[in-house]
Amino acid sequence: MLATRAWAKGAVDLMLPGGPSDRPTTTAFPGKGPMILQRTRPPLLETPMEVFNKGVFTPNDRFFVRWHWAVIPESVDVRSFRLTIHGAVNRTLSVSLDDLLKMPRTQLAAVNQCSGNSRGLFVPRVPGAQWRHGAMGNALWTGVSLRHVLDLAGVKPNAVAVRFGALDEPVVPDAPDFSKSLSIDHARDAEVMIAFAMNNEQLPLLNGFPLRLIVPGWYSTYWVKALNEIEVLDKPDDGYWMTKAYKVPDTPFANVAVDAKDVPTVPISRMVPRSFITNVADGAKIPFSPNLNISGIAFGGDCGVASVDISTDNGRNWNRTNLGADQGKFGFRRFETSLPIRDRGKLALLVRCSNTAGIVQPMEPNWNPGGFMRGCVEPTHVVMT
Ligand SMILES: Nc1nc2c(c(=O)[nH]1)N[C@H]1C(S)=C(S)[C@@H](COP(=O)(O)O)O[C@H]1N2
Ligand SMILES: [Mo]
Repeated sequence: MLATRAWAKGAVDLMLPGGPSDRPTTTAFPGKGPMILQRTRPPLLETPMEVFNKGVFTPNDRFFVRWHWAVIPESVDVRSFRLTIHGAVNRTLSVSLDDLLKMPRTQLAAVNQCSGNSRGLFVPRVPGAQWRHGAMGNALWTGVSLRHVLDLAGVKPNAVAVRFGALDEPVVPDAPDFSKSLSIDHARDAEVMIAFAMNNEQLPLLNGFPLRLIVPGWYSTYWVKALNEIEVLDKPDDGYWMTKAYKVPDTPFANVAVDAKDVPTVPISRMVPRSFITNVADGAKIPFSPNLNISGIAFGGDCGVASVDISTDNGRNWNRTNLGADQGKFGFRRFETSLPIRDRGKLALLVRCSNTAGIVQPMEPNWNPGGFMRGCVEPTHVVMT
């Protein structure tokens, strides 16, 4: 099923500093419309920025894709599929999709964002997928709360964490199978969801059909796709994906100096606020008019959006924008404003989100060796002609 040769004619320039940034666009992946091809196998597909201008929800066929290992499910037999819940529980459960669809449902909008979204903008460059901003998307997720399923199994008092395993596999047998875990309290907070629907449709195969974990406000490394195993642990998860991978400096915005040594690290967790202008492309030439309409998307990270402000004077003055409908604190929120424009020529538009916890996007880019948690103000450069 995977595209190896044919992709639609066309390419985009992601305008990344310090390296080749042309990428082909592809329509060759199942269930996907035009996507930016970052890698073929395992697939890494980026959402083109203009998709985010069309509305607050990212359509399933334009939603980004990322897998670590190349052996990914190419089809799933929905009749024989089982989700197993075992470990420190009173009853081991083997849940069919039919069983799950009969359980009480929950629904919420939430942003799924790769920890390394926008890594391609890190200076100096760091290894890893060189994404621009399209390794994120917002969907309406429907499913069963993880807490409900854990309660059915009966968590033992000595439980400390819950580990999530999936149908994908490493190519070589001794590479670490992908799994992630959450603390038992987080797993039982009633917001974490086992989702079977995305934007009111079944999940695309590439986004984790038939089930995936939704961890609202947390980076998508925890959002385990093709979820088929839930293991309640009586000691912390000492696996590769929790102790070695996805560790970030234990500092605000995971920010460290490029030459910093021996910085304590912690597993990546909550997202930080971000905002993007979506109606004007970076590098656009715009016919002069005394008022420029600007709109885009923002999200608060692990809480809601308090305000979104725009500056045209490099951050000296900020103008408040109007926020669109609130679809829930974990989702995208639209903003729009009309900016007075005095002169022709170059203009840098800066957009900045403040979240309801009082965290404001910094002007200076944050940096760390993993290329994680980018959250600074992103300029959009235009020329008024
Ligand atoms: N089973 C499985 N789930 C996974 C991964 C994976 O490699 N295998 N990658 C994670 C990472 S790092 C990301 S960014 C998201 C991507 O979700 P998406 O492909 O639906 O956009 O899936 C997460 N869940
Ligand atoms: Mo990711």
